[in-house]
Amino acid sequence: MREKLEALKREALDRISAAGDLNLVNEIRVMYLGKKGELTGILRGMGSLSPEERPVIGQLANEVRESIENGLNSKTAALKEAEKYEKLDRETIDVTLPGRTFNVGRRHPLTQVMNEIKEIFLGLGFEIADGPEVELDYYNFEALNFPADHPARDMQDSFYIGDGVLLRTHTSSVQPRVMEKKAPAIPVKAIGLGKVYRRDDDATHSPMFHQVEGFMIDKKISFSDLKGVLLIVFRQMFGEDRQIRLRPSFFPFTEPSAEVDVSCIICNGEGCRTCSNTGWLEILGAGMIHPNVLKMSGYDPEQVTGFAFGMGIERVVMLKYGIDDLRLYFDNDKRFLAQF
Ligand code: 2NL
Repeated sequence: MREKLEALKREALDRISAAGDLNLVNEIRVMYLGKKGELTGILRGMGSLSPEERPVIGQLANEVRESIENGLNSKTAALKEAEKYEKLDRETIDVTLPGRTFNVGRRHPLTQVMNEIKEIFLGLGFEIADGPEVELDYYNFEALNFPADHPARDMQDSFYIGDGVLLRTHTSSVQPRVMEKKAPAIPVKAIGLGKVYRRDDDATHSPMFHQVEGFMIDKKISFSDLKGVLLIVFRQMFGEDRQIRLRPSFFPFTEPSAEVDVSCIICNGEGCRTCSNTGWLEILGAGMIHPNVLKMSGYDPEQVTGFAFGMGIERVVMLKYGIDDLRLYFDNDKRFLAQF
């Protein structure tokens, strides 16, 4: 029995030292120390030993169990340690690899220019107002003195969502909302910017585009206030040597009304392709707020007056950056957008 135990121990330790992975070590553990293992089998045979032999063999069997257990434990620890270093080896970083480039986004050129316009008007004490893109017919047309038979009110020309509800056709709809909320308080100085929608789609018209709209109401506001404010704004936007000129025009919501031109930002008024040799760029519509418009939103046209203006953003950005195709704004081609 003594020889059997010694042989078992040697065999087990040999196997342990040859074992190359943790699964094998576990198999060996079961093979020798498990319930049906070889050592257990030998111990079961101890009943046939004499009373003198029994404690001696018992002690030896315990020693064999202990050394097999120790062997298994230190092998397990050694394999785990080795695995850790193998993992570290596999994770080695090649510091000579070129780094990953980050694609940093930027604001759309239209957004950039709208933000510049906001800054300029905030500097003049205007507030920035907001209104919904899905607008009531009342604020888009009625409150702005649009006659019932005006073509823009036609289903063919505007996007109607339902009865009396449409996608706003201009940012002018923001102003009666502001006036209604403030009336009869003065002064009021506000601009509204954002998306507007019209049933137009060709090389020079997009069904969605952007506008900025502004107005000012106080006692004794006159056309010269309008001229002064617009001159300051255009000089900040396009350079200090800009001039403006006003030509008579018509809008339902202003009286009198004017088209406002700015001296050409390309040729400085000399005449070039951009300004069709006129030296002037048509930029904006404006006028004195119609008494009906003031009245409808709660102001007394006998007590106060106001000016208002509206401008398309796409055209301004085109002039500023020399962009020659409207569709570039909405294609979202990164080669275009990355230039601003
Ligand atoms: C254009 C012309 C304009 C206005 C917008 C306005 C707003 C109120 C009252 C009166 Cl609440 N007018 N806005 C006035 C004149 C012209 O826009 O060509 N826009 C692109």
